[in-house]
Amino acid sequence: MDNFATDIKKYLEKIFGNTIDEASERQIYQALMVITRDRLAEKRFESNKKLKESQQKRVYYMSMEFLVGKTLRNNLYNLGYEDEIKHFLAKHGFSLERIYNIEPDPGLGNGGLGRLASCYMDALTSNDYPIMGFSILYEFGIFKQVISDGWQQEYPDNWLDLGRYGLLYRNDEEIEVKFYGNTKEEWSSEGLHIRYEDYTAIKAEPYDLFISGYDSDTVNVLRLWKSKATGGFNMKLFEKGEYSKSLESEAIAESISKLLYPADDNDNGKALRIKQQYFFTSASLQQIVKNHYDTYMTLDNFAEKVVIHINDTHPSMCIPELMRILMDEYEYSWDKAWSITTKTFAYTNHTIMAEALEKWSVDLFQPILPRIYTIIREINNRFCKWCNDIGAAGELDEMSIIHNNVIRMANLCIVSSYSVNGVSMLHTEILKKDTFKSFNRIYPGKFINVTNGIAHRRWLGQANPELTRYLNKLLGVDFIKDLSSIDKLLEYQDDKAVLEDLENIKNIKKLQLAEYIKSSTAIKVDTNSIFDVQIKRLHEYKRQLLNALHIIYLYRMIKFNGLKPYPRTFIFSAKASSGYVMAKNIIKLICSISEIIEADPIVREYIKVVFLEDYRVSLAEKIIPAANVSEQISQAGKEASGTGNMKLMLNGAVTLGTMDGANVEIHNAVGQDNIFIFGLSSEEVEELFKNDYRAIDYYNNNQDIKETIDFMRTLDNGHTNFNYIADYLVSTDPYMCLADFESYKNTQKIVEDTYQDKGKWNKMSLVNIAKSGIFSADRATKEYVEKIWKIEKIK
Ligand code: 26V
Repeated sequence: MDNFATDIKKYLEKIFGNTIDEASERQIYQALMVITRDRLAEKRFESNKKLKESQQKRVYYMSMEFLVGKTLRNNLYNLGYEDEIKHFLAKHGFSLERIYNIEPDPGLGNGGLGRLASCYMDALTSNDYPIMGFSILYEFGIFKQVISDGWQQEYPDNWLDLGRYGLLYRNDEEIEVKFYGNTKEEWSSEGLHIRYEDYTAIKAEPYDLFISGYDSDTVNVLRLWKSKATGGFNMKLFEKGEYSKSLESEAIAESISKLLYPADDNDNGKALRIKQQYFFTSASLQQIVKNHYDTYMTLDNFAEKVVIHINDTHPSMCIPELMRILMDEYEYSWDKAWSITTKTFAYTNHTIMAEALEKWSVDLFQPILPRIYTIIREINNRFCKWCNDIGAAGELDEMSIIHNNVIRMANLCIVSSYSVNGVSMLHTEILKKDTFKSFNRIYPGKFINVTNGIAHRRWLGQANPELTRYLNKLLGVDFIKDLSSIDKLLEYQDDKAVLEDLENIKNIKKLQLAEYIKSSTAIKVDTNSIFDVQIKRLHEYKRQLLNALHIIYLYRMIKFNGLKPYPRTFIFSAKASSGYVMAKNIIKLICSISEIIEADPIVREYIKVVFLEDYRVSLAEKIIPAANVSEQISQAGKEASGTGNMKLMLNGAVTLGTMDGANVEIHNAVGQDNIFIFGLSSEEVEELFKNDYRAIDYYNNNQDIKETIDFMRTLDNGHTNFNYIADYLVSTDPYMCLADFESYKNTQKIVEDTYQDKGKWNKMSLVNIAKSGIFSADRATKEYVEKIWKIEKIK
């Protein structure tokens, strides 16, 4: 640590010509980022040496998204330097907290899927498992959301400006990726040879982000590829004075890694998305195969030493890419290549929403990736033939990889992987019984469940140091090392003093959040009110609209019927896909309700609505520790798992939710008395859907629903109204907000009544914290290790 202080001083002198007392916060920030990165690089060298010597099996985790969150606090915390650096900086008049704030959130993901990938990298590293992540170095991460007059506006997120100091550029490991052109088959005495001609080559430059572990010797790497033109700009054109033309090819090449697709629902068949996927999977696969070959001088043992994990279908081109490399570059036969490939890949499915299951039209796909296309076609032909042989031809409409000139990537993954998993018990059951029923029949045992988990060291240890310190002292167990030991807290469920202490800590966190709310929205919230939180992407199936409907109902009851509920603050935060009109209208609705309440001197004494803009990892870290109620109200059967539900529970919020995703397992863990469950079950949803759900009947037969929707139509200020949403609710209401309204409303009343019994509420909150052990990413990744990957710790 002494060295660390010296290093900071040296860096400041060398780079800025400053002493520490002359330095700016920005300079200190840069010094800390670079020195931390270099420390991790040194540590990485040691752990890598052991890994090379042991020649053990490794996992490569492929994901188009990693929502890493701020890195500096995480790294200093993990390395155990945080306190000392804080003191050292304080001595020179700097606040470490303010320095942390300078770091941008690397927003290289949309939501749950990307954050999960990062939680797993953290957990595996803390537990000394050899894992390497691969993704894209998006120049612009998820957009910055600004709410202007209630409407979402998107601004570019130039995170590399200040974020780049954590990255290490590895130009010694550049790789070329080829697009377009055409392939020629050449037969010779040695067999078939594929010649690829007239292609366009793009350079992939690797940038490494080091992943630190808590109290561990291991440092793993997340490799991010940046696209570049192979030859830079065209000199000849440049000399002729055609400057813009000369830069054109460079611009096209660089557009591949320019930005993260800010959508998590559909990709509208975008060619750029195909290019992004192939760009990073090809670069990664070439790298992995080369490393393996350099070590073993053969690829025969590839599947024994390598597992490639596919995080949703986005990296599924890894599969034909490995086939291509084995056959076209290392001269393996189809059968041998296929045998290796099908022992190498494991696939996680994260959604059953039809629009998010990726499909590519052959007409779009084939010209961009001609060779990859022929390989997929051949996999499909052989698969269809095999189905014929085993008597499953009748199910090919559901199972074939290419169907009606469309490539179904999930089917490619299922056929080619040795393991397919869902992310919660319910989700996996739905995959097996419904979405992929026929596959489950022909591949018995291939589908398994691994319920998601979260990095509790970030979501409790760092986000809620007050609670962490308290529990540490109280329990005397190291639950930061092993979250399952937090169940010792159950012993205190009837201890009044402990329950009060927990309440006091919650209040501290509510006070901190209230200050943030005040500074970012100018709304003053009452910290004695119930903090009721719904934070997640804005999606119709997640039903922020059901929450909003209930608030409108309360508003009317307070204003016109003299209702005096216990005060509540409804907190929302959510980004909407930029082209998702309904989602943006729902944000506008929530913001309008917020405004109307603020303007009403009576209603605002009871309820407040706050929409916090720009939801991101660092904002979640502020909101979650302050929540009393965790809204997990998706239509049953639609939320694959949810992970925010776990983070909120871990911080003592009580779930108000449907029997969906991991809520089911939270319910099992805490028991009926410590959760508020409402609404239709997934079977009931299916049943109602089959029987032609008629939203209008709920409108006609339920006075509260009718009045709420009619009132919504009166929120018309001349230039905005919500008829669009009202019409949608009474006509289609595909996620059945109206069918669940009555049950939701009644359960909300129970929430309110229960909260007023402080002893009871605090006990519920305690039980939630105590039972959160199973939702640790340590548990989840251990299941991946044991059930799927079969890897050992680095020794
Ligand atoms: C889908 C698509 C579709 C094409 C356009 C780009 C794009 C980007 C991301 C996605 C992913 C959608 C799937 C997803 O995010 N699933 C979420 O995964 C979480 C982690 O397993 C889980 O907790 C959530 O319930 C699930 O919605």
